Amino acid sequence: MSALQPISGKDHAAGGETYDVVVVGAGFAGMYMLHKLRGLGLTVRVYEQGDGVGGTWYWNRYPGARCDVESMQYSYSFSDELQQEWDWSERYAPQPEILKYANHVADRFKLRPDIALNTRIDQATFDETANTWRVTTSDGNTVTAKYVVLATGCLSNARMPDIKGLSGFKGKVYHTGHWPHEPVEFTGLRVAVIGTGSSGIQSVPVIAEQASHLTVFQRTANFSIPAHNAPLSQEEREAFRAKYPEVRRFAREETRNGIYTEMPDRGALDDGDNERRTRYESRWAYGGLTFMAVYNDLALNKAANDTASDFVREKIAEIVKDPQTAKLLQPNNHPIGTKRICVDTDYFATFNRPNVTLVDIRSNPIEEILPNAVRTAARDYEVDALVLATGFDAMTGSVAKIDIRGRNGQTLNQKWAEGPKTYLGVMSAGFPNLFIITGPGSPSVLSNMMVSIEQHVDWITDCIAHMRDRGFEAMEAEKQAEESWVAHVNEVAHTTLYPQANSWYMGANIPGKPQIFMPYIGGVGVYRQICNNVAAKGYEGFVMTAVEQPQKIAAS
Ligand code: N01
Repeated sequence: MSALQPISGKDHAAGGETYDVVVVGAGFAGMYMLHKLRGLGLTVRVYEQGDGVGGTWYWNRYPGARCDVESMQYSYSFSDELQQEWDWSERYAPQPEILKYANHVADRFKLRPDIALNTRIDQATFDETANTWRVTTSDGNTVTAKYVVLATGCLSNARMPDIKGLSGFKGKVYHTGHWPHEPVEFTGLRVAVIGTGSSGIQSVPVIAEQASHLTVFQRTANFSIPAHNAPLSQEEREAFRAKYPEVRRFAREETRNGIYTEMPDRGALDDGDNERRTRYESRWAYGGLTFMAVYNDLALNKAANDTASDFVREKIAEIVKDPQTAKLLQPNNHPIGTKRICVDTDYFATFNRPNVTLVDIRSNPIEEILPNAVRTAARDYEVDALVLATGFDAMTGSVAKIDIRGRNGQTLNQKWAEGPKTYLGVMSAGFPNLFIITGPGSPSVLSNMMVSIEQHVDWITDCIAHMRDRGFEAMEAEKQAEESWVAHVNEVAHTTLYPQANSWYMGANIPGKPQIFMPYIGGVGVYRQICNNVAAKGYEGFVMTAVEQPQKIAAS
């Protein structure tokens, strides 16, 4: 079979369809990948586990779910018509609106005919003789593809906590990352929320308005910055759209996190106390993730970071009336920003409500769930419903659920047993023609995901076109290039304060998961340049194989 021509049809040997590319997942990454590959004239099949497109925004329907990147920026940039015509209603769009946008994109670019919904990929096995992948789906079919692209998302494998008695709870149990599609009504109920990461922090204020009583079980206090969400006016949208070319360019090329914002020109200790406080106040009043961009050394210098951490702790103490509760809500075991910072609407103020209780399960761990209560070392809390905001097996969890077998039958899980190993986050040696979008070793979760998704999809598309045009059948990361990249990712991470936190970036939230800093912290602008340079040097560090003669492109 040749990759030179689009291929489609029955593969009689395998007993199923044959495609140029199988894409796993129909979130924002999978949809754009499909669009771009179609542009090359290739045959593509996208498999999606859910019964709709939208990925993370399809699953995360919990009360209060919204994006923590402003919507004018958390949106595709590949089509100017699309970004000019879509009206975001608020500064931070709520989940239903983002899902509507995903569906709009699916319709506008006529993506649906190539997406198989309600279909999981269970297995993918590389055939070394044919240089193709045999892919088995949950409905029992096997298809063949030259390439497989994993667009499985970084935070899509919801993690149920291992708490004794959970299965015996008599009320309803919800996970924020796997929320039901039908409306959930908490009115008149005593509700427990376990977990105070972004999902808990967004859902707590909304659930508190409905529940007769809400008990929040907190193991680790988190830093959160007010969103100051508000409707967007037509004038605001138009002003933003007018500057889109520069906003998008700047976000892609000049930033670390893919968010267009004012860039800091100094460190926190370069300013005196008064000036520093004025700057923090101003960013607090503006709200959102860009709080961390007040100074350029908050992620690097502990003393600098302390000034920002102290400022936010003071704000919490100002907002929360009960001093004991305020103290519990003040994060004290990690520098600000080293766990994903949260963006909230009235989170801390919610603890002033008479129907809300905070329980510190760091000092009083949950011992078990009873049929009608949460039992801590100190006492039982009777509840009617449980909300688990306990997070995800991040970055590797969704990939690990697929039985992926590369050269010599090695599974990706075996290869990644001591932590994920990739070259540039897009490929893993020994797994030819298998691409990962926003995989470990790329900026991914440390960035505006839209920026990182578009960069990866564009790069992968160019790479496949390059192979097709030159008659290459297989492409694979070189082991040496991969080892150097893994070392580089690790080295850069350890020049920052990030590894000081027990975060899901480190795999620390999953018992037994290797503790390795997974995303690339060098920033999206730097990373893009590295990827572009690799491509410009003929995909340096990858081995491309033609049918007749192998070509080796050594990493420098
Ligand atoms: O998950 P988390 P999340 N018993 O892992 C606690 C993105 N996101 O779903 O810190 C008791 O951050 C755990 O405690 P600890 C965003 O990137 C984005 O909230 O391990 N508690 C922690 O408090 C975010 O970072 C948006 O001590 C248990 C919480 O549960 C990422 O998704 C919105 C426990 C989990 O926090 C994950 O956020 C939402 C146990 N057994 C999410 N196990 C946007 O706005 C865990 N915890 C775009």
